[in-house]
Amino acid sequence: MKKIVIAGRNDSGKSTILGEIYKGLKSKDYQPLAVGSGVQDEKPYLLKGIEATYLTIAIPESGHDVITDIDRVVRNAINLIKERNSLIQHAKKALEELNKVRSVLDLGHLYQEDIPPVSAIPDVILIEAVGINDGYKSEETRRLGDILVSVVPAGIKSEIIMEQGNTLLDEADILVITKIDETARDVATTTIKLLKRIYRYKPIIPVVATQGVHMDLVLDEVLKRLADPVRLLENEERERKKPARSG
Ligand SMILES: Nc1nc2c(ncn2[C@@H]2O[C@H](COP(=O)(O)OP(=O)(O)OP(=O)(O)O)[C@@H](O)[C@H]2O)c(=O)[nH]1
Ligand SMILES: [Mg+2]
Repeated sequence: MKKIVIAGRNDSGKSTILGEIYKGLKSKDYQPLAVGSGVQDEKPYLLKGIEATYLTIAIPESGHDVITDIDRVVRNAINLIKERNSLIQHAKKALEELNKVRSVLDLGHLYQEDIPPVSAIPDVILIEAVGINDGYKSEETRRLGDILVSVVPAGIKSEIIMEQGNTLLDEADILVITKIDETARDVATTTIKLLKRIYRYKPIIPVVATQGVHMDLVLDEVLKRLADPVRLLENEERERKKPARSG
């Protein structure tokens, strides 16, 4: 299962981006599991529409910006979903039995619809790294993810970008520049130009994360990296089978 890590300095917009990517992936029939790095993540995630079933909080040890045993956390979360699904299935069967004898026992009406549906098992993991203050140097965060999305606020100081050892910028798969709406235009432009000069071949996407502006571009880049060849082929097949529309 692929892991997407959202990294970046404090307050850069990671949670917001994570929520947007979650929504976007869902709309493409993925079911992400969101892993937050602190209890403060829980409420904003729920507000952004991440379902409680697919939300888990794993707090890294102090001094670390990601949890080291993420696989265990993911396994636990998936086991919980499976257990719940199994309970639901049992409840459905039990209700069937109950309904058979309902008239005999003079029971009131109970409906299958009252039992929640079983939940899909997640097929992609979204992890928010803790933003430690100077932001972009965490090797362990890099190692954790299959896809690294690094979030940079447009107002960041150029010196920080130019520092040595910014692993999370150097090795990012996608650079997302946030808060372009509240940053002076020349400052934002300088940040973007500088990043483009250093990282010529990376997708560098300015967004207004809070309004979802350009998040479709971010999603496209994520999808490209997520898609396995089989899935791509299937999509292509489907496109080809579509009847040509006229008009
Ligand atoms: N105007 C504006 N505000 C934004 C943008 N992205 C995020 N914010 C706001 O910036 C604040 C921090 O956003 P979060 O998504 O919580 O940032 P974070 O990186 O997860 O923060 P920590 O986890 O606390 O390090 C929130 O108040 C967001 O609403 C943006 O593109 N434009
Ligand atoms: Mg956050």
